[in-house]
Amino acid sequence: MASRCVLAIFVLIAAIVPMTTLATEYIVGDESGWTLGFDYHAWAAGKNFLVGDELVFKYPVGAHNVFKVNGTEFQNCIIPPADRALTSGDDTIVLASPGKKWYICGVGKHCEFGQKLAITVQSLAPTPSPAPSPLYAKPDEAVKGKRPFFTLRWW
Ligand SMILES: *[C@@H]1O[C@H](CO)[C@@H](O)[C@H](O)[C@H]1NC(C)=O
Ligand SMILES: [Cu+2]
Repeated sequence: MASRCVLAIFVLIAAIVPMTTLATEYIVGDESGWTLGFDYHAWAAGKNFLVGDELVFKYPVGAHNVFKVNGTEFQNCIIPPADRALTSGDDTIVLASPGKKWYICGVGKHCEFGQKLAITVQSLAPTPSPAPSPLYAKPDEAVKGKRPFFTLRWW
């Protein structure tokens, strides 16, 4: 009985953890912030950006800015109209949808100098499981009186 309880708790935790994962807030460039002479390509490598996570661009007001651009603008450092710039020095962007996202600085030639960030945001949607887990009783087993404890619904 004790081991069955332990198993039930493990299954419960395994089921709940993916549902309650908190959004991550990424400070772009970490302690360096949003600046010149930083390798944002390397910074983004290996990070698993998920829908709901946030990017925070930190920089002295006026020194830099942030434009969300498309792939072409990113590649060629095409600066969009100024009214699309984020300029607060502490700009938070919520990653609301999956896919590739591109950001550049529109001050001077900062983008050409490498002040640009490209990331890929992953969907949170769970991948459908092909077969039911053997941990869960099949219906014809469940009707015979004793239901396994861990098939109880807790939500
Ligand atoms: C990027 O945006 C520009 C307008 O700023 C547009 O002309 C261009 O077609 C876009 N490119 C892509 C790949 O969406
Ligand atoms: Cu800049």
